[in-house]
Amino acid sequence: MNTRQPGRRPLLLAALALWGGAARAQPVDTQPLRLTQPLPATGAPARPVLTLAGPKGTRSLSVDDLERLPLYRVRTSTFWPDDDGTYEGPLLRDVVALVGLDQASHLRVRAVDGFSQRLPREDWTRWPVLLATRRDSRPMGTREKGPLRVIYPRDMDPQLHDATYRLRWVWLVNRIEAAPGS
Ligand SMILES: Nc1nc2c(c(=O)[nH]1)N[C@H]1C(S)=C(S)[C@@H](COP(=O)(O)O)O[C@H]1N2
Ligand SMILES: [Mo]
Repeated sequence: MNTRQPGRRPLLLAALALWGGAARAQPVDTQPLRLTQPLPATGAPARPVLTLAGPKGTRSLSVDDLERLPLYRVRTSTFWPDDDGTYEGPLLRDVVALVGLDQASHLRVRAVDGFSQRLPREDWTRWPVLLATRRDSRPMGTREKGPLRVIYPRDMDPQLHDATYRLRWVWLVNRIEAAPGS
């Protein structure tokens, strides 16, 4: 009789649980992927959530308006463990191009809570930064830092791990305009 045999099963189960946990850990995409299927309809009222002010004028846009642009999805790490995950939305560069802001040297990205940051042109031209409208394909409420949130493809470039970029992950975004250059 092998008296050690009964002890093996819990060990095996523990090993399997550990392995399963590792397998469930959030994978990341190096960069956003273009969505080829439409996202499920939001069913949200078409209220304006974003004001864009640029050389081609001022526009008020709803989430549905923004989602008429090409949409991307990225699974990314963030600076906040609870926020690591999957986000969808248009590219910031496509959003700002709607009013000619793609030529601006800097953007001022403003949020409902009064917070704002200046984003240099390099950021949205060099990296496919999202203006996310969804997390896990679902619209984001204000408690989830929505309805609009800047998402950098953080796992694409070690530079994006620098604390400089932490401030630029503006959430609760409601207005984007040109900012003076340095
Ligand atoms: N809307 C909004 N976005 C924001 C902020 C904020 O206060 N409001 N804080 C910014 C700053 S200064 C940093 S450092 C991080 C906040 O990270 P923390 O919540 O871990 O401090 O998000 C950025 N995005
Ligand atoms: Mo901060």
